[in-house]
Amino acid sequence: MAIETTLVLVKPDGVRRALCGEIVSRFERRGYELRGARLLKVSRALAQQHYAEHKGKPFFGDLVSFITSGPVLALAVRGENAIAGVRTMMGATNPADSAPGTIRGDLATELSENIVHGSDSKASAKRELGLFFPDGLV
Ligand code: RTP
Ligand code: MG
Repeated sequence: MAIETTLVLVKPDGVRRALCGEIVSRFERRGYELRGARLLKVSRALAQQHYAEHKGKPFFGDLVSFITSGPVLALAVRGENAIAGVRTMMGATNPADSAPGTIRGDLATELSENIVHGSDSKASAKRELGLFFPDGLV
């Protein structure tokens, strides 16, 4: 077990649907601590860096267009095993497969608009926190 900090994004669909409070509340109620929060419009350059692992895939263009389509809420979320714990709370990538009780399973229906992002490994968390919180405060 380890105390970890992970990057969560409430994606543009979540912000548009006024779900930021609901999503922050779920993480806080679980016992995780908010270490950073920023509402920002993601530039194309930042989107391409953030999703670099998907470059070349057929959905990459749509993914960049979507994540830059409106403000996102970037959160640094800290707690015991937070990287895997946040991913479990988010549910499967495709909301069609997400279990009830998870964020996507309760609040989303479409793969392309699945409300939240969470870092998928320690290396991803370090890299993504650096992109969204470049002053290093988290
Ligand atoms: P995220 O990075 O956004 O937290 O989502 P994830 O780890 O659960 O899923 P990932 O494989 O990293 O995919 C990133 C986002 O790309 C969209 N996607 N579309 N059309 C497709 O086959 C496809 N596959 C993935 C999803 O919106 C996913 O969240
Ligand atoms: Mg991912």
